[in-house]
Amino acid sequence: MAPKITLHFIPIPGSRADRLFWILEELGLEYNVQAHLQQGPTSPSFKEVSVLGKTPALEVDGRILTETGFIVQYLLKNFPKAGLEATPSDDSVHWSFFSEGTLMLHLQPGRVLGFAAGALPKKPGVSAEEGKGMAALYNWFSSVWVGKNVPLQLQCVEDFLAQNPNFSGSELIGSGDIMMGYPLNYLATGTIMGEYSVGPATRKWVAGIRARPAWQRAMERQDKERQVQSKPKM
Ligand SMILES: N[C@@H](CCC(=O)N[C@@H](CS)C(=O)NCC(=O)O)C(=O)O
Repeated sequence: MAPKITLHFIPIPGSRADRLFWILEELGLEYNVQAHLQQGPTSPSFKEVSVLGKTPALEVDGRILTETGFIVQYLLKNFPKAGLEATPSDDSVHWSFFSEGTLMLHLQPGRVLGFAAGALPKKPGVSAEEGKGMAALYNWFSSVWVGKNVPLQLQCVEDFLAQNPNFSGSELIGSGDIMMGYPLNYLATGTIMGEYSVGPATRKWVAGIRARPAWQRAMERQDKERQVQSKPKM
């Protein structure tokens, strides 16, 4: 019997929900989408789905799954499809961990601190000195921690893709590809995650995934759901 799947997400630009829209489309699975609107920094209705309130979550036959790395491997294993890697290769496992545990570990705090540095000084009760302190912390963090590590990480990515067609290490798309596609898509286009130099093999790989019909369907569906579900109810 076909599984009953609902993708829950907070319709913010550049979210990890990209990965789930993409894998669901690659696997050809039917799914519903539930957008949870943000109120302030988080979404109360999303917190009712997943206690940490972190997007996305996937509901499969009534069970709530979180962590995109786990969800992607779960879907590939339980709903296998020709042309996609059902059992992850060592390379796929490596790049799945790298995507969240190394690359996003650097990119996400940079984004959050950037928002905070912009928003906090405008809050009542925050002094000009404190505002300057936030800006100094953000500048240090961006240049020293993020700015030094992310280019090295992108060089590792480039070296691997110069030798391999995909992050699976083969012609098959695997969990490492789905996991890496999300940050690399934004890094290669210089949007949302900042301006970094991305090498030619990485650019070619990103162009390849963006040309896949499943990727295009995924982005169209996400845009449509974001537009329709973000409208206030009459
Ligand atoms: N490791 C988790 C990270 C989830 C996560 O941090 N999501 C963020 C960004 S996409 C989020 O929910 N942000 C909104 C919020 O913090 O309320 C995963 O891969 O699913």
